[in-house]
Amino acid sequence: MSNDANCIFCKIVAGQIPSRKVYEDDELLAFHDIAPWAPVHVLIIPKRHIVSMADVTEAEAALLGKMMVLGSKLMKELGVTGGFRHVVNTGRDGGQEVFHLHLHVMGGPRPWAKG
Ligand code: DGP
Repeated sequence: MSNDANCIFCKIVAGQIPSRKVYEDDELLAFHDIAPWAPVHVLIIPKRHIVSMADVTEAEAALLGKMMVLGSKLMKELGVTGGFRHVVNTGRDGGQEVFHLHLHVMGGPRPWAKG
């Protein structure tokens, strides 16, 4: 399923790097961000190595929708009641640092921001 031996998120999928998992199924994995920007900050990733939002096609539309819906569900499960943000950084100029597609879902009492 994971297919890039040099990718840190593929290593997390493979269990080679530990993570604080909050959800897993055949297609997706969700875990707490190691450097949170918000009181609750999870990353949702496809288990399959997709580099970024610049690489998706119609074939990934259902998967992307599933990621978005899961983000909302996880915020509720993690006790976030006041609202949250879904963020995807794409490419160098989009602020992407890990080149395995991931959805940031962030919530909790404000103020907070990427910093
Ligand atoms: P981005 O800038 O969108 O590529 O964000 C990458 C995020 O990934 C950043 O918020 C920190 C997080 N991150 C990087 N390495 C690890 C790791 O090994 N474990 C976890 N849990 N998160 C990581």
